[in-house]
Amino acid sequence: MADYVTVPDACVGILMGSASDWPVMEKASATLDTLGLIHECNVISAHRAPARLEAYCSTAPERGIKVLICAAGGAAHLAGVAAALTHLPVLGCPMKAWSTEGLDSLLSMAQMPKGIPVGTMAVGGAGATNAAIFAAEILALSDETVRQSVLDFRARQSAATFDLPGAPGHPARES
Ligand code: RP5
Repeated sequence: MADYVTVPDACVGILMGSASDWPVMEKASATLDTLGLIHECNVISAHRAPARLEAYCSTAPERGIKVLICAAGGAAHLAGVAAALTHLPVLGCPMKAWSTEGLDSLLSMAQMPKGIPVGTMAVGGAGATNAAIFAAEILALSDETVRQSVLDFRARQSAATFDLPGAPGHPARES
């Protein structure tokens, strides 16, 4: 048995360098759920489990995975190594780790050498959510159902309105 979790019909794979990344990356998973995209989530560190990462990435395309989302912090090599191991598009989510507020992770993912790109998102939760949306937008190019999900998501986002209790013209604050 492989030492990672696979999900039947998954088209997106989320990888994390550590289980400590999950509280942030849950946002990516939840957004993929909202968009109706079946996905699988695993902790596979590029540093601590390189052979497992190689096994996961080399079998991902034949299992139907079309986009990888990779989250890591610090010397964040996971996205870059995954991108080196597969032709699938890789989206990188820099995590705030133990220093520099995530700048170390951001640069580790964004400053890839030419030839092996990583589509790098913002640090933290915004990047995790956007990685899921971006994955859907890639898949939408060749899947009408996903395209409609993305359009519906954007329409709901645009239609959202916000009460500012106490602000001029808004509802009064509840006493
Ligand atoms: C990275 O180091 C992980 O992706 C995580 O963001 C950070 C801290 O990992 P742990 O020490 O919590 O396992 O490899």
